[in-house]
Order: sequence, then C-alpha cells, then structure tokens
Amino acid sequence: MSNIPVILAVPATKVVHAVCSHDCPDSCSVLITVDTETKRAIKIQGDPTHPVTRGFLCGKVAKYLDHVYSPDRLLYPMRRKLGIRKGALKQGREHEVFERISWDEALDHIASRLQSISNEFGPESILPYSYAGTIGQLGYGSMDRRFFHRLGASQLDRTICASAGGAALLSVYGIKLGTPPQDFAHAGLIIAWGANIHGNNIHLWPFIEDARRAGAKLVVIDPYRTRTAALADEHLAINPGTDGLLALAMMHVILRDGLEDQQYIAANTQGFEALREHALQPQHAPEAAAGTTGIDADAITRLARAYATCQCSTGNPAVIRLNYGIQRSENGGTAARAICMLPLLIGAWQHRGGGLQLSTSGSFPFNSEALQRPDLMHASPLQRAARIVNMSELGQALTTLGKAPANLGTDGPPVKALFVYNSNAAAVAPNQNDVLRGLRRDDLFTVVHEQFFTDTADYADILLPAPTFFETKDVQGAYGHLFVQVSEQAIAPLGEVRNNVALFSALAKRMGFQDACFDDSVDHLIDQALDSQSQWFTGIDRTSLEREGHIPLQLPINHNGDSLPFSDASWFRTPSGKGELTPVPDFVAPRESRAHANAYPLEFLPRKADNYMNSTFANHAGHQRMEARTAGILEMNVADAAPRGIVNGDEVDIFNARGRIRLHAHVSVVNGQDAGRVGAGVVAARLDWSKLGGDLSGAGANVNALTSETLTDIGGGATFYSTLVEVRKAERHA
Ligand SMILES: Nc1nc2c(c(=O)[nH]1)N[C@H]1C(S)=C(S)[C@@H](COP(=O)(O)OP(=O)(O)OC[C@H]3O[C@@H](n4cnc5c(=O)[nH]c(N)nc54)[C@H](O)[C@@H]3O)O[C@H]1N2
Ligand SMILES: Nc1nc2c(c(=O)[nH]1)N[C@H]1C(S)=C(S)[C@@H](COP(=O)(O)OP(=O)(O)OC[C@H]3O[C@@H](n4cnc5c(=O)[nH]c(N)nc54)[C@H](O)[C@@H]3O)O[C@H]1N2
Ligand code: SF4
Ligand SMILES: [Mo]
Repeated sequence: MSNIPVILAVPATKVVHAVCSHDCPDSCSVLITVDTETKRAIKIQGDPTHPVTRGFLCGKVAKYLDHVYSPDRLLYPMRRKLGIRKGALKQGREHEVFERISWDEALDHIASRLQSISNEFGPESILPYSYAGTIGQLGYGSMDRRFFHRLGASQLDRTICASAGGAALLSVYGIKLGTPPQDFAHAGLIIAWGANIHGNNIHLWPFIEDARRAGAKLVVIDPYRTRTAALADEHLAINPGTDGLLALAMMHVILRDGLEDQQYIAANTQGFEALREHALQPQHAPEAAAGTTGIDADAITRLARAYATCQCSTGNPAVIRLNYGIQRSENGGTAARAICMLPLLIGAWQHRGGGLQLSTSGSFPFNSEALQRPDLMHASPLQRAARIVNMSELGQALTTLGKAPANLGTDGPPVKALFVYNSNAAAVAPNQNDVLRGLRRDDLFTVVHEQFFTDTADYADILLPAPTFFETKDVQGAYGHLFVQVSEQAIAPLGEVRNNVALFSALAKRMGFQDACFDDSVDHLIDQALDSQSQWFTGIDRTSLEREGHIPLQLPINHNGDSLPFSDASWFRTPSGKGELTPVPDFVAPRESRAHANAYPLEFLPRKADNYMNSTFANHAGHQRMEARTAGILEMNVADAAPRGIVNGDEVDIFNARGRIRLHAHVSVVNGQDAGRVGAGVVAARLDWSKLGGDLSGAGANVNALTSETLTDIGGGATFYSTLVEVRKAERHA
C-alpha cells in the first residue's frame, strides 16, 4: 500500500495539439500538456511528428508558460478613469489610470460611442488597426472584418510587414509560393538574402545544416552580422537599400558569361530579351556595382558564378531564402522583384532543393471572402466600399485626415475612433512621434484589445482582455511551410478574456446588426475557411485536421513523384502564365539617402530582437535576460564612433528631422580593429517597448521615433530600413 501516494502524486494530464500563432514563418506544431485536475497548462513542446517543427520550439515560445500565466496579463475590461489624460505610463502604474468594468459596460459604451461617431462624422471616421498578434485565420481576420465591413468603417491596408515583397513575388510568379523548407536539405548553395534565419525562422536551420553536412555553402547578404551571418560560410555586408543593384550585377555576370538556362527560360518566362539587354548595361557590371553595394567586384562575380553553376559543379541546385528584410526599404519592392527573377534565369526550380522562398502564404486557398464578408460594406450606411487607409501611414491618418488639403491619397472624415487589436501600434508603427501625437488626441475614442498593458494600451479609453493561443481554437496556414493545421483550445480563457471572434460577434449584436453571420461559431468559421474549390485542399477539412493536427497541402506531383513549384509553366499564375521578367527592375538609390545624406549620414537599422516577436515578449524578465546583449544600446562601428568622440558605453543621442532617442553606444574594438556587428556608416538598435527602455531619456519613444512614413516603391509598404540618422554624444546635465 505504501506506493499509493506516489501514484496519486502523478498529475493526470492530457496533451493538446495547438499551433503557435505568432507572426513567424515557422507556424510550429505545438503540444501542450494540461493538468486535468487544475486545468492548467504545465508544459509546452514542439510536435515531433511535424516535419518542419521536428519536436523543438524557439527560445521565445519554449518559455510560453511565462507569457500565458504572467501576473501582468490584462484579464478584465477596463476604462480610463475620468479626467486622466492619455499618454505613456510607467510600467506597473496602469492600475492608477484604468479601472475595472464589466464586459456589458464595456460593450455598451463602445457600441454607443461608435454609433454616435458614425452618425456625426460618417462610419469611415472609425478606423480598425490590426496586424499579426495572431496569424490564425479566425483571429487574424474573420468576425472582426465582418463587423467593420457591416459598420462601414474605413478599411485598413495591412502593409506594415510584407506588402512590397508580396507584390514583388506576385508580379513575377503570380502566387506566393516557394521552395518548401524541407527541400533546403537538398541544396548545394543557400543564399540568405536579408533573412536572419537563425533569429527569425529557426526551423529552416536544421535543413540548412543537413545541406551543409553534404557539402553545401551558406552565403548571407545582410548589412548586420546576425546570428545567421556569424554561422555562415561567407557574409557579404551589403550597404542597406542596394540589393537591387547586387541582383542586377549577378544577372550581368550570368548573362555575360552565358551561364543562363536557355531552355528553361524559353519555356517558362516572358520578357527575357529586354531583361538581358538591361542587365548587360555597363552600370550593372560588378565593377560598377561595387562602390554602391559595398561588395567588391570579385566577390560579386564569384557569387554569381557559384550561384549559376551550382547544379553542374555540386550536383545540387542553388536556393535563395529571401526574407522581408530587403523590402523594408524605399526601393525594396523592385529589389525583391530582381532577386525573385534570379532562379528563373538559371532554371533552379527544376531541381529538388532549388528555387527561392520568400513566402508560402498564398499557397493556402482559405476562403477569405466567406470569412471576412467584404460584401457587408454594401449593407452598411455607406452602401459602397469604404475608403482605404494605409496602416504604414497611421501617424498621418490620425493627425491630418479630414483636414484640407488631404495629403494621403484618400479623403473623407477625420479619424474619430480607433480600434486596435492584434497590434502594438504605438510601438511598431513608423514615425512614432506623429502616431503618439494622434493617440494623445482628446477627441479620439480608442479601444485596445490586448493581452498586456502595452505601449498602445497607455492611450486607450477602453481596454479589453485578449487570449493567448492556449485559450482559443483556430485554423492556420503558414508563410514558411506548406502544412494546414488546427490549433485546439488547451485551457479555459483566463480571467474574463474573450477571443477576437467572440468580441466582434458580441459587439455586432450590441450595434443591432441582425445578419446571421454574426452568430457563426468558431467551428463554423473554420469550416468556412476550409470551404474551397481548390485541389490543394483535397481531403483537408475540420474533421481530418482535428484528427491529424497537421496535413500537407496537396500540391501537384510531377513525373518523378516530386512536387517542384515552378519546375514547369503549369505553376505560374501571372497573366502571361509564365515567369514575368518585365518590366525590367531598375535600380534607384533610396530617396532618403539622396535627400538627407549630409545632415544625417548614418544608415539606421531599427531591428527585430532575436528573442522577442516584434514588440511581443519584451515585457518578460526571462525574455529580457535572453536578449540582454542588445538592451538599451546603439551598435556603432569604431570608424563612426571615433570621429564623434564616442567610446563604448557613452550615452548618445540618435536623431533626425523626425525624432530623437537616447541609448548607450556599443563599440567593440579588438586589437585595434572593429569587432562589432555593423560596418562603417551603419548603426543599429533593437525594437522594444517604449516604456521598457526603447529610449533611455524616458521620453516614451523607441526606434520608431526615427523611422518615416515614406512608402515602398510598390505595394505601399513601410520603409523601416531606409532611415538616416546622426549620432552625437549626449550632453550631460549636472
Ligand atoms: N525572433 C524573432 N523572429 C521573428 C520576428 C521577430 O521580431 N523576432 N518577427 C517576425 C516577423 S513579423 C517577420 S516579418 C519575419 C521577418 O523575418 P526577416 O525578414 O528575416 O526579418 P528582419 O529581421 O526584419 O530582416 C532580416 C534581415 O534583413 C537585414 N536588412 C535590413 N536592411 C537590409 C538591406 O537593405 N539589405 C539586406 N540584404 N538586408 C537588410 C536586417 O539586418 C535583418 O538581419 O520574422 C518573424 N520572426
Ligand atoms: N522599427 C521596426 N518596426 C517594426 C518592425 C521592425 O523590424 N523594426 N517590424 C514590422 C513588422 S515586420 C511587423 S509584422 C510589425 C508587427 O507589429 P504587430 O503586429 O503590432 O506586432 P507585435 O508587436 O507582436 O504586437 C502584436 C500584439 O497583438 C497582441 N495579441 C496577440 N494575440 C492577440 C489576440 O488574439 N487578440 C488581440 N486582440 N491581440 C492579440 C499581442 O499581445 C501584441 O501586443 O511591426 C513592424 N514594425
Ligand atoms: S515563434 Fe516561430 S519558431 Fe517560435 S514557436 Fe512560434 S512558430 Fe515556432
Ligand atoms: Mo512582419
């Protein structure tokens, strides 16, 4: 009998299959162990049966129980106390400003304010602001969109991350599809181009290691010596914003030396002769490109030849992992187009492991019309499609819309109500000073649906509690692999948390919307998301997903039994049905550099942290410890620090015409040589919560005080990585 207590001490548990819903290409398959007595999650691990997750999680999400059960979670609806002005708060002081209310009070208040604002200024004066707090199909865009469409609110153009690169990929291939991650194991040369794989896309790494064990080389093209660059065979520290020229110079070498795959080009592309003539112009020769790109002509020539001859010399093809780093730049769309054309010139797609991956998001034929119901705009008081506001111009939208003359390419009423969910807008949007000026407006009614008291929460009139992926069910694709997955709810929502579907369904009823679609349950929405005519979803429905957890897309198979995107013309979805090489990509140096190079001579990289997810996780002590190296610092090359009289550890002001922040200079010198991560002319700092050290001066800003609302050349994207600054030693006050 003596062993009975031991048996009883082992908790009864169940394991729930979920999907990491963070904005990450890997969309990991996750196993959550739940104690069935206490109903608490007690363990999280990667699913060993998922071919890309392969049983491990990144460091950020391995610590996810700290996130879910953090004592700092926002668990109840709250409202700003009467008479307290909006503005940045010190962390932990939020309860002095907000008071708890019931969901009924919150919903009544929001519904009546939205109604009166709509009556007075028109429904387009209401602006939803959301991005990718969750990339589950339902959480990202379903009931919320239905609600705002039916209301007639302004539409949001969700451009802050990927729209330039997305437009580039579509212009060349007609679909967002690329080399599957598992196939990278079969590559002979891997180019990580503006892609911090080890930091941002860790589940691609094991396949790259497999390829390297078989002899493959990894080349990284990045102005910053990332974790990935430090582990590579070669790191080419390109000058920011010049990738388009490097791609043209590579084309120049390939075409000059006759290394292109003429058969593949003839069968699968359109516009080759024009591109050839363009690439062969003398300004695209490696010698001419060297100065601008900062990469010497020999290195360019070697890279181009290794790339084009990889299949012949190693028996394995070349693959490019292009990520979104290069397209956050004024001419980043064109640069991405040029890079996307490279595998077409050498026919890399014909071989397993060859090609390119930027995003696979467009491969999932989810039925977004059914989920989001844009037709409901015609049932709104507008009876037409609402105006579109670009989320990368939030500062202008909040401060200039409705004031003549309209300078946003859109007109109509001022923004009088802002509804933020799935986003920490105050921290992540460019030109932060204008954004905060807008958020401080007394006449702006702001609702924030959040897990935590973020920078944005500080400016809310009403705060609503949102779930983690443990607390809700969803269906998800991925932008870095080709599996559909269902994410089961593992635990009951904490406190009074409501998921995005429940929130907007309840709000629709408060607004008196009678449409039946506002009653749809989560399961019903999942069914609608999967209701597609596409062959690629054959056999994929809610029941099969609930049974299997993850199911690969049913892509067409070729005669070898392989599924090789763009190995023949049947894969292209462009108007011509071929890979589009026109219009030819022309290189133009970023405008910010040309206009401001004298006053603000340094290129600023306002970077993502390896151990945060954009601004998410920045408030957890454990994550902060993992990211301690980058806390509060501006990384500088000694060649820029020395002439400014700056040494390691000095407080420095980083500024341009838009703003100023203060950080500690980090300058690393070993044996008289710079040993830091940035080259001369480039400085870097991490994205952080403003109130947690984004600016040591305490002014409540972060790196985005310096970035601009200039949009990319195509796709209307944000240009975080086209930012010029000057740096100066901070004046000490006695
Ligand atoms: N750990 C972690 N993982 C993440 C995220 C995170 O914040 N942290 N964010 C997620 C999100 S939202 C996204 S969109 C993906 C993004 O994944 P990536 O696209 O890999 O993201 P970035 O880190 O923005 O950019 C990649 C690299 O581009 C470099 N870069 C900047 N300018 C240039 C340039 O002009 N030319 C070249 N060649 N390189 C340049 C940067 O130094 C950076 O190292 O990652 C996701 N995964
Ligand atoms: N300087 C600089 N700025 C950048 C970038 C950069 O590299 N440098 N990267 C840009 C890029 S690529 C991106 S994608 C954007 C990202 O911008 P955001 O999408 O705003 O990303 P996060 O900072 O992760 O904030 C997401 C928020 O959503 C909340 N959330 C999570 N799940 C839910 C949910 O189910 N419901 C609700 N209501 N909320 C939820 C989280 O708590 C979190 O605070 O930032 C951009 N801004
Ligand atoms: S953040 Fe990315 S790598 Fe980390 S668990 Fe989520 S999907 Fe996987
Ligand atoms: Mo992003």
